[in-house]
Amino acid sequence: MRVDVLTIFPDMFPGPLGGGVVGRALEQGLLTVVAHDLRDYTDDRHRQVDDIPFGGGPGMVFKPEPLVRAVRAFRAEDPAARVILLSPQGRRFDQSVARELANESHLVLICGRYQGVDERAREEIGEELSIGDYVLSGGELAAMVVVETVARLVPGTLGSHESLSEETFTDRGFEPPLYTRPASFEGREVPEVLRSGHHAAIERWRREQSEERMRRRRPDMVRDGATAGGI
Ligand code: 9D3
Repeated sequence: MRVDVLTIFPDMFPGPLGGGVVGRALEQGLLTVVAHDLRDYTDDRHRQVDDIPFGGGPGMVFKPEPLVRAVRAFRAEDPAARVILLSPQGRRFDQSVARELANESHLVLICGRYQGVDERAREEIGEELSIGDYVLSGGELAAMVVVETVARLVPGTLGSHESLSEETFTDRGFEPPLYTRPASFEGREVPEVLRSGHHAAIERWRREQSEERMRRRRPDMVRDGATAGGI
């Protein structure tokens, strides 16, 4: 999979994507992430990407020309590219959206900044994703969240193996309590069942524990089932 990221802060990439599962996918060539400087798509001496909002109001807005020029260049190069604006008003990104995007061969992620993006550029882009209801300063961290989540699902990565081989309660999201050595830590013991060697009993205990946690902490996931959380 190829991911192009359009940003006024290309130096933020690969950033944390350079380590872990995604870093390995990058090294192995399973995934390519290229960050592009939006200012390279300007045509004025000051490489200006923003301007004041018509009608007044605080802050600045991304001008349409550099964004539209960049999007048309990416689409001309690859008509199959899925072009997405990271935006607080977008469709909520979740694991099922990640699975959908993992089927694509080419993503173009556009990072907003300032107060937002000129409406005509938004329309040209066509698709918007938000990673949740909280305020970030821009789309870059959101783009990294999307890349990290999608990359884990690309065939050949460690994350994709995990999700294929372990189709138990963990694919609904909640881990049961996990323990490693020592068996006794500061007087707190590992539950006896986990040390019993009784695999059916262990499996039953883990399922009960994970379902109980989900009921207590994420009743929305229990009610809506795999369609809501679905991780
Ligand atoms: C505080 C300003 N907001 C009220 C008018 C608008 C606003 C504009 C731009 C709020 C945040 C941003 C920058 N955020 C993103 O570009 C962003 C984002 C986010 O803030 N939260 C969750 N997902 C995303 S994806 C992109």
